[in-house]
Amino acid sequence: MEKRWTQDNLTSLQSSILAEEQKHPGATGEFTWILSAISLATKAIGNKVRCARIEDVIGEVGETNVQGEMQHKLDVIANEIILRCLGDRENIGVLASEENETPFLLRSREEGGRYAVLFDPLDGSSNVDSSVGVGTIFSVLRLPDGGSREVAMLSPGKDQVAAGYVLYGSSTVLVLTTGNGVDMFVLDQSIGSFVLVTKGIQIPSGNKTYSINEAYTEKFSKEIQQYLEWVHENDYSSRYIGSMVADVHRVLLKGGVFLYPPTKEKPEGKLRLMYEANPMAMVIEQAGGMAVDGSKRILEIEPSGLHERTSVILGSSDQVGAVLQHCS
Ligand code: AHM
Ligand code: MG
Repeated sequence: MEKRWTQDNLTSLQSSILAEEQKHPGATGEFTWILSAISLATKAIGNKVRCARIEDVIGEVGETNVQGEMQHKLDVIANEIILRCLGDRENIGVLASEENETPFLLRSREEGGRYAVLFDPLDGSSNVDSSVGVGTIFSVLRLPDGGSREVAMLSPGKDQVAAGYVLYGSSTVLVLTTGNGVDMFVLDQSIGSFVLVTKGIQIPSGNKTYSINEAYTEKFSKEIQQYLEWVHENDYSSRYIGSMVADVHRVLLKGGVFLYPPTKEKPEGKLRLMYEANPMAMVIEQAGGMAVDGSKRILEIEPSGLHERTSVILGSSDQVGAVLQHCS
C-alpha cells in the first residue's frame, strides 16, 4: 500500500537506505555509500541544469559521443560530476556511462570493487535549451568474485541490485528501488536533502494515455501502427515530452504506457538497454507494472554490449497488455 510521508515524520534518503539495509542480516552499509554518492552527484547536476542559461552551458560541444550523437555541454559536465562523485567510493569496481565508449575499471574485486554502476548522466539533454525536464538514470549491479569485470557487468537487468533516476523538473525528484518496492524522494532545497515523500509506489491502472513519438508512425512496424489506429478509435489521450525520465515518471505516477519501438532507421530501437531500459524496467516492475521489448521482459534480455539498444514498451500492466494484443 502506497504511503505518503509528511513533515511529521521527515526521512532523508540516507536514513531510508540505512533502515532498508538493516533489514538484511550481514549488511555492510556499503550500499549507502554508493547511493549517497549518487545523491551528491545529482544535487550538483541539478544545480548546473538550473543555472545552465545563466552560466552559458547551453547547446552542443561540437563533438559526437560513442553513440554517434551530438554531445551537449551539459552531457559532458554531468558525466564529469558523476565520475568525480562516484570514482572514489571504495566499493565501486566499475563505472560505465553513456558518454564513454568503454567502462572505467576502477578496482578489482580483491581491491574491494564489489559493485558496477552504470548511468546515463543527462538523459534528454537536448531539451535543456527549452527548460524541459531532464534526468539522470542509474543501475547498480553486484560484481561476482573473479573473472572479467567487463563481462560480469553485462548481466541481465533482473540482476540489478538497485536502479532509479533523478528528474530535474519543476522539483528535483529521486525515484529508487532496491528490489523491495519503489520509493520517491524530493530534494528539499532549504536543507539540501532528498526527503522521502512516497513509499511503495504502485502504478495506477485504467489510464488510457499513451506516450510515443507519433511523428515516426510510418516508420514503425505494422503492429505498432495498428495499435495507434486502435487508440485513436478508443478515446485515448497522448502525452510525449521527448525526455524519457520525465515521460516515465508521469507514467509511474499516473499510469498509461510509454513506447519507443524500433523504426526503419533504428531497427533495434533508440534507447540503451544497460543504463536506460533496464533501470526503468526495474522501477516499473517493482511498482507493479510491465516492461517488455515487444516479445519478452526487458529484464531478461541477455546483453551483448554496454551500449546495446532495445525496443521499450513499459507502464501499467493493463496498458502494456493493450499494446501487446496488437503485437501477437
Ligand atoms: P539521449 O540519451 O541522447 O538524451 O536520448 C534519449 C532520449 C530519451 O530521453 C527520449 O525518450 C528519446 O531520446 C526521445 O527521442 P525522439 O526525439 O526520437 O523522440
Ligand atoms: Mg539517454
